[in-house]
Amino acid sequence: MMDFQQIFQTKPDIEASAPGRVNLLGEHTDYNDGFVLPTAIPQQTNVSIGYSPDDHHHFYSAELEERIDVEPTATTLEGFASYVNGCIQVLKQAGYESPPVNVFVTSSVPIGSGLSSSAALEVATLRALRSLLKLDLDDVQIAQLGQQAEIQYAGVSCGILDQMASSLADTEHMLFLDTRTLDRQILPFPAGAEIVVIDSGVARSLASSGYNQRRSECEAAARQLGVKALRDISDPQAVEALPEPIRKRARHVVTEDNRVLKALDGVSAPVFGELMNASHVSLRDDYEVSVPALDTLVELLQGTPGVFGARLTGAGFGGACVALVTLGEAHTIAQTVLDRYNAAGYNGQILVD
Ligand code: GAF
Repeated sequence: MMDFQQIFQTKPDIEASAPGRVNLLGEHTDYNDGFVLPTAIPQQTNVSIGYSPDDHHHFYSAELEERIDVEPTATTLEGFASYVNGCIQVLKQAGYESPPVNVFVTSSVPIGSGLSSSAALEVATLRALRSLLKLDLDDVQIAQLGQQAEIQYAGVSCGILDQMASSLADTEHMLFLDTRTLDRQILPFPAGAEIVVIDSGVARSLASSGYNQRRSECEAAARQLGVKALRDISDPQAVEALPEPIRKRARHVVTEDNRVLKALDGVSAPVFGELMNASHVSLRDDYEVSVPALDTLVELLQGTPGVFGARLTGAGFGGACVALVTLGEAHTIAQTVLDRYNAAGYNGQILVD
């Protein structure tokens, strides 16, 4: 694999990194001003930056072996370059104009598994630019700028979950976040438990169109219920008067918010696991973002001794599943489940164990 010096014939000035994340509870709640509970994963994205010798930005992705040279005014780029350039552009909007730079990206965060490779890239790029340009930005502002880069320059109307998790979470704790107020708490995992993440091997088809459609359905439900956002409904019964499909969508969001709040009470691993199982049912039946491969993988996880609970994680439509398992057994459980899953004709992969 090439390095910065081989690509740009000079050494970088600054390096920074940021992790991917896995969301344990609180799916599709962030754009409804609700609650989320992610943790960081060990896989990281690293960004090295140096000043460009000319009047263009130069971006290189080691994994994709792709180089893009762009004018500083470029706005519509594709792929990894759209995130890197998006970060440069949103900093400019915030009054921090970057001189032309060389940017080298390398990452172990899997792409398309629902583990926020894009947020990791945004946060790592913004951290590197913060150091290079000595910007007075805190970690919450970095997350907010990353979200803006994604919305404005990658075309995904995402919430703040992924960027806040990448910017503020670590792998040893859960990060509880109120996405409206950005109040947060760093919490321990349930006692005696650790996590497993397995990729289904099924790419997230329809992810952006389905995602944007779910988001508008939630907005329609909130309008019909006369609230600013679905977070403002605490009684699941309140949504039952809505017409389908927005009734089901709103039901998922309201029950999912309640599940996150229940998990805050320092619940035991078995209770946390039940909340995860209920979250999967809700995502499958009410939010309709699961696919057969994810349901199969979740059922295999749930049926394995030592597993407290399991669910799809991230936006859905493909990607990965997360499980809470007995401490010390993650590796064995992950391998057992993966073998059974792949024997059913899939091509899964263990991502965290
Ligand atoms: C994607 C989005 F980017 C997040 O903001 C969040 O909505 C998530 O899907 C679903 O919970 O990762």
